[in-house]
Amino acid sequence: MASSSTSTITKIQKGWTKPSPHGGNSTGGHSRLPSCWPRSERANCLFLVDSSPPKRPEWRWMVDTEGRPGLRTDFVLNDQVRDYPTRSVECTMDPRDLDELVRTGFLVRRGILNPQVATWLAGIVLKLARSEQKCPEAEYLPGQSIYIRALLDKDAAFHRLLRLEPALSIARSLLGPQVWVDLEARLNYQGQSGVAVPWHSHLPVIPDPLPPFFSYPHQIHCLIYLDEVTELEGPLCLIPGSHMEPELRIPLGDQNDQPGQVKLYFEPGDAVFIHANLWHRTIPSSPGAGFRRLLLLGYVPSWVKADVSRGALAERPLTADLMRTADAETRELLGEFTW
Ligand SMILES: O=C(O)CCC(=O)C(=O)O
Ligand SMILES: [Fe+2]
Repeated sequence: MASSSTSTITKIQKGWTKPSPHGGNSTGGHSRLPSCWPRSERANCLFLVDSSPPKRPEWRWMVDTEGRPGLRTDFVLNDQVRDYPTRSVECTMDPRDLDELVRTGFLVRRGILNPQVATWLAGIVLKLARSEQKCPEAEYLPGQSIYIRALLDKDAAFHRLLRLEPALSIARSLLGPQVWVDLEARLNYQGQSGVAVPWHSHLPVIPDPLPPFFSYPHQIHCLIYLDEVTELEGPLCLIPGSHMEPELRIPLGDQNDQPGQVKLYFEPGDAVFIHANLWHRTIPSSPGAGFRRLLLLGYVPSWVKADVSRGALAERPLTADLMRTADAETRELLGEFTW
């Protein structure tokens, strides 16, 4: 999912709802943007608008039968056609951990899969890698690493991850109750040194100045590690809080240490949730490295897609032809989006 190797999660037009709003008074040239928006965005807002921000959901504390804290959010959708339905999301996480994910942009969750399941899925990822590395269009660096996209289409074993908890309810609590799921994998081959993903974030689409109706690109990506990740394989390295710092500009390919960076090591089945715009990289592998396989489970707000999936289809969609010959701007207007 590094920007150098485009992700299908990120290929769809992405958007988010505004983050948790606290309004605040209109002062100076600023609109009433939520105070949790990145500083530079509030400062650079183009227009003075009085758009009252939506309410932050009320997280209701729950306790399970063993007294562990969780939360429940009752979302009433403003969907007239469906008679304003309530979608309740129950999440077994301590709300303080979710607050931390919102604030720092990451949250580690050990043992989200049991190790046997992780090893089983790792085998399937390797099998797919071996079959795809022969394809000319594969995102394969020979002998080093490969990205495998659209896993839900390629092996039914992955369907069990559609409702993986607490991942799904974390995503729904933070993004809203309607999300869709994309699943990809990345594999580093064993015994290779110097294999790394440089600093990147997944949704580099934030304009400066920030237009008042900009859909901030909120997504939650859950990285599930299927192998042990030690110093040899190269830990994941991230910059806490950087998901809300669009002014942070790290040059393409940079692998230098950054102030405040945090390194994370994993056992098979461990996961880290990241906000899709958190800056992260991997530390280069060393000669004794084992396989380093992970799944990237992407949660995207459901409305963020180009296709409305209804109505009579054209017999022969003209836009397909147009796409082949049109200039870049026309292709963007027809829904093409890559980075
Ligand atoms: O390999 C990792 O630990 C992270 C990979 C990553 O950031 C990506 O593929 O976008
Ligand atoms: Fe990434």
